[in-house]
Amino acid sequence: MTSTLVRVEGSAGVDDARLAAVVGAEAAHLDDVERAHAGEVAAALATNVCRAGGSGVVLVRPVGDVTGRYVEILAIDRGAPLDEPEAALQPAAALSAEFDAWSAPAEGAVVVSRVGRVAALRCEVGAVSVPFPGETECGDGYFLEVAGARARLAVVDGLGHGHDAAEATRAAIGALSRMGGRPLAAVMEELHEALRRTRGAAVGLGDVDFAAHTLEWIGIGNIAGSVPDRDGTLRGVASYNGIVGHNVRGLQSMPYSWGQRGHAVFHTDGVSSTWVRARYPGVQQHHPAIFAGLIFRDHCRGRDDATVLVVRERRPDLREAVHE
Ligand SMILES: [Mn+2]
Repeated sequence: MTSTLVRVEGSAGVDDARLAAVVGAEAAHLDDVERAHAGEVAAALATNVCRAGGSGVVLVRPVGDVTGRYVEILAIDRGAPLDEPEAALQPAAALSAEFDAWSAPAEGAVVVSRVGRVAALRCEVGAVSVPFPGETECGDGYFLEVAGARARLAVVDGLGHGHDAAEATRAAIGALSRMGGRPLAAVMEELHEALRRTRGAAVGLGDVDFAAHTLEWIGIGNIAGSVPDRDGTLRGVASYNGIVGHNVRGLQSMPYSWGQRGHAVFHTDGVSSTWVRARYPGVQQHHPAIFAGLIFRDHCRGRDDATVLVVRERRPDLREAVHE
């Protein structure tokens, strides 16, 4: 779902962040208590953005899908690194179903909270999806379906931006949700049909098997993807030229290996592909929303809708090791 972006500068924006979180909690159909908690968490995270006079953004994303029913509050700044442990964030963490914080010298901080109910899936997912500045509708979108050790994911970029782009993307995501477990090439063919009367879209579509450590992938148009190899090295996935709904030629899916270490990253062309994981020390040990937030902060072009989807296999062993 689309993220709402609130700018936080000095202490201005704290109330806006609180309100956006309450509205987001309503959109996710959370109850009154959860709405109040979401507001409190957003205010605390926005206040933390202002530590030492810093500035940044708070992104609020209501979610009701396979990953759960919650509102995600993602605070991103370029300020001073967080103290360890950050006492100011403890009350917000206590109100959260999921909570994680990352910071590094000269790289600011990213804090994520999810208020509501989060499903325990085989994978963890982080997403940022924001419209072109000034637009209310986002022409980008993403799709996720998880069943046991398998996941289907898609990133969709409706051509251009604004209403018509959003309509193409909605048509694609609606069609994807009706496909069940059909093979990727057949799904892409169906999408092509479903988008004929729209502006068309770039679509990256993948099936992950976490047990077999594989990704089957088809990309049409400009959707970028990087997947961790067995040793954690990121490898790019290929895309065919074309526009789903208008001209599509290649429909052969391609196999990649999907390692257990590290995050896979997919994004639309509103985000530049020049990001480098090594810039963010330790980010692989953190929630995927943190990495999505950092890529958005540093590589959003600001001239288009922008979407980043980050996925990793859930590894309780790794998580415990990090918290020790
Ligand atoms: Mn685009």
